[in-house]
Amino acid sequence: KKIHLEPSRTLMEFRLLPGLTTEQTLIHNISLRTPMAYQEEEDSKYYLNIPIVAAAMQSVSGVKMAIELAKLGGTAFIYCSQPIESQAEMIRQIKRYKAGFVPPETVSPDMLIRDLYELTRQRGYNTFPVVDEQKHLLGIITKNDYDVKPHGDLTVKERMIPRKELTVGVNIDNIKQANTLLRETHQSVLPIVDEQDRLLFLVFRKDIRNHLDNPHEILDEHKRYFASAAINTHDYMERVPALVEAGVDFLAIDSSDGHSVFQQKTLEWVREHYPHIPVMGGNIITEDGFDFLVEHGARAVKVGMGSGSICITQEQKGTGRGLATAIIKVAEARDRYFKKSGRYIPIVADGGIVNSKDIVIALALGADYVMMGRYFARMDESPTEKVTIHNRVMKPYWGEGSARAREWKEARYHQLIFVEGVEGFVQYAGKLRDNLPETLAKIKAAMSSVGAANIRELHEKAELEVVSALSIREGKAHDIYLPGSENDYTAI
Ligand code: MZP
Repeated sequence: KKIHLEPSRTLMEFRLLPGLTTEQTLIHNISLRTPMAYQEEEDSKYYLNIPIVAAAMQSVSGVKMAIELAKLGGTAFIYCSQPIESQAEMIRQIKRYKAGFVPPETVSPDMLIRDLYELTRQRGYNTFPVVDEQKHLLGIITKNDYDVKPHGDLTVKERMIPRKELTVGVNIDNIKQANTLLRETHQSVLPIVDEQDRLLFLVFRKDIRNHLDNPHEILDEHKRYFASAAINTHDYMERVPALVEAGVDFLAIDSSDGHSVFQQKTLEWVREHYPHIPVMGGNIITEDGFDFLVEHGARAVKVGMGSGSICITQEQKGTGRGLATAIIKVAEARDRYFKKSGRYIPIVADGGIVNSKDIVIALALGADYVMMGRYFARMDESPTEKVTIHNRVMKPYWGEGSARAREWKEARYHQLIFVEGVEGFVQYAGKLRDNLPETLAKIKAAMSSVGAANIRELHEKAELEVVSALSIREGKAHDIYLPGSENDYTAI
């Protein structure tokens, strides 16, 4: 028996002390690039552009989330609490989707303007190609070309852009050249044509930017989005081959307690049969747990137990650890292993990360990236429908250990007779694209204060302090009347 009398800490209990900010650490110079998994040979495919991934949960990570997050530099883990074939189909859909390009066959010239508008709106495009039967480009419609009247009528504001104004054809492989041309010609859309000057694709300015920003899009040689999936320790011998066949790039074993011989067997089996596919092990919260998983082939390790917003594991089983302490301990094990072996195994903080401040603290304590469920469940791209409760727009969110998730008979907790998760609602937040930039800006602002130009420097330079409950109170607005809030403003 071993007893730790020092209490474990949560992320909320820490604050960062500022260091020296320099030109190199101004916000626009800060990089959030971070390794996703250990690779024998450096492979830029296994880097994230942002240190954030979406949890493998039914109410979080479907195809839409995976594609949108890949575009923004992260990845979403397609949940495994579903039949093997449907999970593989999700991976196929992600991989089928060609990064950044809209094939012209998606529209025909016979389509009504109203249908085109609807299609454009649904897909979030600002611009759409109109082609004839031979797929010759007839024109481009943009959202701004139409006015929607309150009674639903559409009126055309401008004529479609005639083809002659869009004669610049570029080689599809040369995205940089396309970007330069877009900039020089002040166009927001560029036709990609074949030798006969027939339209192959249209490239949109925003896609070009994504291509340049996002290694998933420019470095994947087949121009497919990066796809990640969760697996379990029960049916991996059937599930992994189906996912690999579908084109999966990265796997994560999904379990609330990863320190087990079942993970060992799963890791060893995948390493033997698919050595090119990295596997993340977890979740663990101890140094022994980290060493164990890495010894058996984990190329990334997920940290956290009992801290998720929907999680009641700590209450039900009494197991768990404050996420901050778990990160600190596991990061020590990771650094020791790196010194000894030269292999850097990224660690992922998971469960209970609510906002940008939590992300920064998790990274500063040693995490290489974070996984979030609740944060993403609130977005348009999560697989659930919006509901209105007490005049507030919400989205359902439930744990993978909840009764709802376990209706799927092979759920990871199927052998248990009690639940470890709850089912509820989170406030709807809109499009991921409209939320993520603010979160990233805050992370960069914090790194700038610390004087860290990247996450590795943040690990090295961060100085953190445990704060008292009263100083947390002091850190919020206080002693001021804020209309609409219940803040106490009567203190003298
Ligand atoms: P959060 O971001 O919503 O706070 O936490 C998400 C994480 O909680 C997931 O990545 C997973 O590790 C964990 N989780 C998912 N389901 C349960 C459960 O039902 C759970 N207990 O703890």
